[in-house]
Amino acid sequence: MSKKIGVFVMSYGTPANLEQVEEYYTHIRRGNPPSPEQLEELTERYEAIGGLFPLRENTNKQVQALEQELNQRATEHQFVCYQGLKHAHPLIEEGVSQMATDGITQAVGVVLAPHYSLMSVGGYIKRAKETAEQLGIDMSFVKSYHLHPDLIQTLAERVKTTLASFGDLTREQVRVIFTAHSLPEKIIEMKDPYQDQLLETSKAVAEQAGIDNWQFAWQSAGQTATPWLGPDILDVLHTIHIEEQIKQVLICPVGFVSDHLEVLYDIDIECQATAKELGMQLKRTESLNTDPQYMKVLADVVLAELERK
Ligand code: FEC
Repeated sequence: MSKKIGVFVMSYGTPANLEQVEEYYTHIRRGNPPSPEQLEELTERYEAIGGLFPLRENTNKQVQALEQELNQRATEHQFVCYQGLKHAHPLIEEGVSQMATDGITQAVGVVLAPHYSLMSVGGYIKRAKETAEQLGIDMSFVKSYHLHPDLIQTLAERVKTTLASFGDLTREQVRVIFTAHSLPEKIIEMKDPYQDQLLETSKAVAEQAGIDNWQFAWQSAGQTATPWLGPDILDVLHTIHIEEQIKQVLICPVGFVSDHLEVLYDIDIECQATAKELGMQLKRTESLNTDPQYMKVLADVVLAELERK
């Protein structure tokens, strides 16, 4: 019988319903409950996207599709995918424990985020590794896959398709802005690869899509006393409107792979409102979600990691 290999798929996690927002937010804040105002503000953002939590279903579908893709390709092993979430159930520790309960002794971990930062993917890996070691699972990890050719190709296709939907406008008239989740500025001193990897992805997608008129901006920065990486997308929209008289913008959130709050609220509601106020036309590329090309990318990097070990 072929050996069962666990594939531990990690993602950010989202509440299951509006009642769980407080528990979720408290977890993000490392056990410190949010103030009533902070809780209300976050709850309102979820309500604004329809009181829905699409990240949960998207992650479930991505995990299922990856398992299918791996088992279609595999001859030697049987792959069983498990989920571990950063801030919701099943938490990373719970997912690893489930693998141990099911008798998995070897596993590969991968995060549903292509770019490595010690503060993001590094944190997921640390938690999974610690639990795997305690439970005797031999687990290695994919750290990043931000330049996988199929990832670049599928993002470039999205940029081209959305650019075409601007109609008769020439490519030079539409400013393409690649975005990703901001992080505290201190990551620069830590020589963290996050920023460079994001710029590399953006550059590769722009080249493949054949566009010169592009730039990068950060989004979704936290409201803390410490500075976060900028420029922020909302400031960039103002700047390019005032200084360059740009009227059409296409946002491609390369740092995210799914529809969720940071895309459906921060871009589709918040950035759209700013664009409207400035008289700009703003469109966004579709999220990867379960695009078969993305599933291929994930399967490739998991198999390569298994081979490397
Ligand atoms: O749809 C959903 O329910 C979840 C959307 C969601 C995703 C996401 C991804 C990333 N985050 C990253 C960094 C931080 C840091 C903090 C932080 C805080 C929040 C809050 C919410 C939230 N994040 Fe998130 N993030 C999502 C949602 N994030 C809600 C709390 C309120 C707020 O600040 O808006 C600050 C707290 C801390 O220090 O931990 C830092 C990064 C990513 C992309 C990589 C990944 O997916 O892991 C980086 C999706």
